[in-house]
Amino acid sequence: MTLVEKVHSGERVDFDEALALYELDIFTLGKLADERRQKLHGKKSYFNINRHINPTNICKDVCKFCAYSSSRKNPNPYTMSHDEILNIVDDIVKRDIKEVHIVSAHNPDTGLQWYLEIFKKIKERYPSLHVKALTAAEINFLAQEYNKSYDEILDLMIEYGVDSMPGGGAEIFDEKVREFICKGKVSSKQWLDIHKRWHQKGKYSNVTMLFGHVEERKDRIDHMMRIRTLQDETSGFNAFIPLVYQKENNYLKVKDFLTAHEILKTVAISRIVLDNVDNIKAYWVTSTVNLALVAQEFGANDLDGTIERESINSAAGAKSANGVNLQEFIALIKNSGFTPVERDSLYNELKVW
Ligand code: V47
Repeated sequence: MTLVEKVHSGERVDFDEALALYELDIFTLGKLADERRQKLHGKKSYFNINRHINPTNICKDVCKFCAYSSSRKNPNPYTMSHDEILNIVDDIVKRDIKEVHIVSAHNPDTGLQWYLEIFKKIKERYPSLHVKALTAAEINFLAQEYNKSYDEILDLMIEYGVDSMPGGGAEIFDEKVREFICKGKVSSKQWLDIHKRWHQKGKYSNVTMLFGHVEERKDRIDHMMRIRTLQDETSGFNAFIPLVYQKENNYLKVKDFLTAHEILKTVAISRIVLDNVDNIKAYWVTSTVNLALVAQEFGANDLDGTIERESINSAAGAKSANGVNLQEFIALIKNSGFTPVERDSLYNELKVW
């Protein structure tokens, strides 16, 4: 059986086969990924109406790729008060926003309660607003800083009202690349361990991959394989989100940037390799909206959401600071031949637009 026949038949690919998928021409690869996407989702493309809030950019870690942290190239340190955050939340619920995605830097000055109490305050006011918050990198930071175990932090998150965990901080799991781009931050093992523990508590999360910097194709495949192994065990990942590296205002010197061709191939391969993760997100923030629309034909079935404000990727050059207009977003998905389906944060369908 050839590799193409094997993928076509729905069989699982191993590491070497996954790497060899990059050698296929892009249309053959795209078709194989699209077959798998259509089997699961037909022509539906999911999105949600959400809002990102990034409450502080003061960080004790020093990731080379980061343009958001004020300890790196961003000259404007800030930390929001809970009242400021609540004012934003008061405003967004009026506009029917259903998810708030709260991710911060690793600020050693605020105290643990500043990180946690805001979730309780939001939930007390708006019990049905979904709170997606705290990456595994933040959880590792809080555990170390306040001398707690991962389980203790995760239990506190549940107690204070966090509904699900975002997929940030995964970067690239290969230890050598990780050491180079974000030395000292949560390790790959720790990142996976935190998500495993969260899943074992009956909770869901996402998983990202930052690519297009100094990693090689084999590192991306290794990253996907480690995700697939954990997902076999827990089934706790809702979505895989490949994040395209943005090059502005940071300290990572990258010579060759990704082509659209390489981005689409990587999305397609993730759809094939991650046969146990239902949702592959084309995150328009880092890929551009146009390429995210094309990625729908290469295995992606989710376009994240309207976002409204975004500080982490836009600090590094992404054109996402003000999100995307809902009606325009829906029209773009329709015009690209797909059916826009509004979902909640756990992928229940809310409305076919
Ligand atoms: O973890 C930082 C990445 C992530 C850069 O779970 C960069 O639903 C590109 O994780 N170029 C935060 N990326 C964003 C994130 C996310 C986004 C949307 C949805 C979800 C979800 C999660 O942004 C960080 C880091 O990997 N990042 N700097 C950069 N220069």
